Amino acid sequence: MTMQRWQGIEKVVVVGLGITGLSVVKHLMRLPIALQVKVIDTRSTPPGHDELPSEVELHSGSWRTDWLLDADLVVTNPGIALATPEIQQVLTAGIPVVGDIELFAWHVNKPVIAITGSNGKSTVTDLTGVVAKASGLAVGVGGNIGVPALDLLELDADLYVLELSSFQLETTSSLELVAGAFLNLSEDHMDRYQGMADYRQAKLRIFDHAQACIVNADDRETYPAATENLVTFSIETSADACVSQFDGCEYLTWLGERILPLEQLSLVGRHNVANALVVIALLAKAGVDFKAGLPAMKSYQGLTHRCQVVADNQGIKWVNDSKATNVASTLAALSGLTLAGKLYLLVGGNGKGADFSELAPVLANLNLQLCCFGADGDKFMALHPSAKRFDTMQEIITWAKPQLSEGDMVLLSPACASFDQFDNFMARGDAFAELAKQFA
Ligand code: UMA
Ligand code: ADP
Repeated sequence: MTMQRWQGIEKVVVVGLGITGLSVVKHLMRLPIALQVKVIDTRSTPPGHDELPSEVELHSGSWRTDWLLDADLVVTNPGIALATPEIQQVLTAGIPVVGDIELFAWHVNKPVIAITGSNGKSTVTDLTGVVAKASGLAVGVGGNIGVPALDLLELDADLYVLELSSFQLETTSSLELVAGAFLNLSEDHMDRYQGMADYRQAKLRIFDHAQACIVNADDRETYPAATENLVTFSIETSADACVSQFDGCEYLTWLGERILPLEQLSLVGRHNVANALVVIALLAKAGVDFKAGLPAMKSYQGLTHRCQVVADNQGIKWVNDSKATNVASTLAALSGLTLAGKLYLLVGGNGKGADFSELAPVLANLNLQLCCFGADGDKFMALHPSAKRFDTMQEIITWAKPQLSEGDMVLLSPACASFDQFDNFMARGDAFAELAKQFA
């Protein structure tokens, strides 16, 4: 444990509660030093407030600049942008601002793998954990995937696997990795960043202290400026981890060696081939002998809410891809889709300032009924002649039900965040699955 980091720090203010803020508070209370810990959350009833230890003072509903400017260290929730004026005031006053992942970096003493990118982070993170566990390691899996990284320090793990969002990377500067991966870059979170360059720079921070930098040869935006320690993956060309033909059969390969025939993967979609290649590269560079874990890779079916078939009856498939919260993930769901019938595609929600026009040429080639809902539903209306506007998913299904017939697919792949109508993408996906079940 690197306690030197705490020299001169007595007063810590945690900004933003939620599961991250709570994990930070618990971590601070576990440290063998006396700290005065206070929490600010601008929400009037922040999630987790009832779990806060009684000795920790909470101010909710607005900012407390006096607390902030009196702190020796400010720890922010990833949902708080560094550009927030109150945080800028703290930085101007010379007070350090870090996130939970930076605190994790100060205290972790086992190898760490981390994954970032616009899409596929959770799938790669989860599958890396699954294969590493099946290879015989005790593994702590967390980060943006939903388990706060600091909670993992309580485990007696041999290896940590972290999903890191650009928000988390913004406040992280000393995380040492045995291997880090930047999967891909496409437009997302444009309500938080000034542009793509800004968003990309935040993601590139993953490589600042990485022994192996795993980059996508099919997406040059994932490459850092420095060319040392680069490891490439590709589904289109030759790379360290890539797809190669042997005796007419496609294989996942690592440094030219056959690892698995592609057809043995249960995961569907070409994007998931890329995800599996990254898992192999990460584990190989982390020194994990992953051969014993390959059966687990073969049988891995993916996480819920990602292109998941939630009902299949009367020849009608209902697919929950609620985790598609940006244009690229919706494009991935549509790529290679062939249907006997019509596709009822549900899009909309909180668009995070995105430009959806890239969807139009792909939609043009589909036998499609485009159903637009939620706060930014209007932004999809010009993308296809079939577009019809609804307020909610419930309204869509009520309208569509009498028309559905064998061969059709109802796909929720909304290209938007869910916060306009739901607590999170899981709640949105569950609501969709419930509607599908009612239909059955
Ligand atoms: N908020 C306020 N005032 C505050 C604090 C927060 O308004 O004082 C708002 C923020 O605008 C933010 C929201 O509350 O949008 C998020 O806070 P939260 O309490 O939900 O946060 P946590 O529960 O700690 O969840 C966070 C991550 N949330 C965000 O980055 C927004 C979770 O990622 C992550 O799983 C969790 O930490 C554990 O690491 C979620 C997410 O949407 C799933 N991530 C984005 C994404 O994947 O696209 C980056
Ligand atoms: P993230 O954690 O980055 O949001 P997920 O694994 O949860 O990634 O997947 C989010 C969405 O992106 C889902 O709709 C999924 O089908 C799609 N997806 C997964 N992997 C990729 C990839 N490599 N490229 C593009 N889209 C992907």
